[in-house]
Amino acid sequence: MLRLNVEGMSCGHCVRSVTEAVKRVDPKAEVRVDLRAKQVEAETAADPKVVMRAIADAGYAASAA
Ligand SMILES: [Cu+2]
Repeated sequence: MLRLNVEGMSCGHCVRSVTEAVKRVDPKAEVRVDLRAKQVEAETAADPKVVMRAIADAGYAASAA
């Protein structure tokens, strides 16, 4: 499982944007977002760097947790 710290998420729209960003690189990904902890967990076979870049392209700074 991939766990990332993601800065800048504040509401349901952000959750949806980040989830869609991960699913863009892996449509089968299972994504969980914890707004309070500013963490995203993803069950995905995608390269973590690719996932982080997709989240960054959506406007959120992601780093390895
Ligand atoms: Cu938001």
